[in-house]
Amino acid sequence: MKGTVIKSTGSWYEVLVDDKTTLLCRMKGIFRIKGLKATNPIAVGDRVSITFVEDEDTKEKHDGVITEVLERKNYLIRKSKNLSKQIHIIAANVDYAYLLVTLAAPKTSLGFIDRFLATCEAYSIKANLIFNKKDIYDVADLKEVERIRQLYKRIGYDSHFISAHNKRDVSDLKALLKDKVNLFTGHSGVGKSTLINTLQPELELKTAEISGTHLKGMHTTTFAEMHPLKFGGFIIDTPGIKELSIVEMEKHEISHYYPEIFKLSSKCKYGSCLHINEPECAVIQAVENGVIAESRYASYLSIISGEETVKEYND
Ligand SMILES: Nc1nc2c(ncn2[C@@H]2O[C@H](COP(=O)(O)OP(=O)(O)O)[C@@H](O)[C@H]2O)c(=O)[nH]1
Ligand SMILES: [Mg+2]
Ligand SMILES: [Zn+2]
Repeated sequence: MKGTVIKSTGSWYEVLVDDKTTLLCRMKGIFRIKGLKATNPIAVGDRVSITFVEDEDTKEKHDGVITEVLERKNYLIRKSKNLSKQIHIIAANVDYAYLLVTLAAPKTSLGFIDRFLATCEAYSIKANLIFNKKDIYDVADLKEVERIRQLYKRIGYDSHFISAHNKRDVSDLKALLKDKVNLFTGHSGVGKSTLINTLQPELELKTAEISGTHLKGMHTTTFAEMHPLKFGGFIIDTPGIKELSIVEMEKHEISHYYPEIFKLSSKCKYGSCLHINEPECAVIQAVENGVIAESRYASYLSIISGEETVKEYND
């Protein structure tokens, strides 16, 4: 039997096998995905094969055993916290990834947005930005959000501007989410769980108040979890990420994940141009002329120079 992993705690897996049935499964032995050193061999969104347990003793503890992970269309990863060489698979087989962004409480930097977008490009996942907490912004903030939205719009990234509490704002998103596997990500406290609750109140996901002194969200979601949507499709709620690292990217590859930089690369004098300080570089010229945003170029350089992460705030 085949199913989709919708929840994982590391040793247990909830596998959705049809519209209504989930089975609690164990993993058989340890399997490695070719070329991937992951702390978790099976992730939310994975399509898996299950066999049933015959032994009556073990049957009480779980319904089935996962024997195989089917080939992934794509996956999103981050570096594992402690084991720096290892990666953690956040989710697999994602159609759309949505980054929730807030200007403050918590602050999402442009560098963080860029790393998210580049990561999605690298893994062929369609990316979308949702600016949240519209209701708390003053006039200057609203202008700043519009400026940032325009910046990304020019590159080709769509965005939305909502208040996650507002049903009408959120209902516009439904048509986009329908029948797709959608991943919601962003710093803890940006409103991921709140938004999912407004979309589907029955889920009653826990949300956290921002702690006043640090303006930092509390960690309420520990593992990524996939929720079937009543109107069709899925949402994957991820634990808040503080930092996003770009792994498995060669220097010359990085420009491929910056569409506006990639587009100009062919106009550079040297085919091998990395757009750092080479002569007659069309990209550097475009930055000077304001065609490419300085913030985008800065984040590109930071990835090229091997800076592993963008830190948003100090713990
Ligand atoms: N004012 C306002 N608060 C929001 C909005 N969305 C979420 N919040 C609040 O922000 C806090 C963190 O939300 P939560 O959904 O737990 O964030 P998550 O960590 O991304 O899942 C909660 O106190 C929410 O009530 C919004 O659109 N406007
Ligand atoms: Mg949450
Ligand atoms: Zn160049």
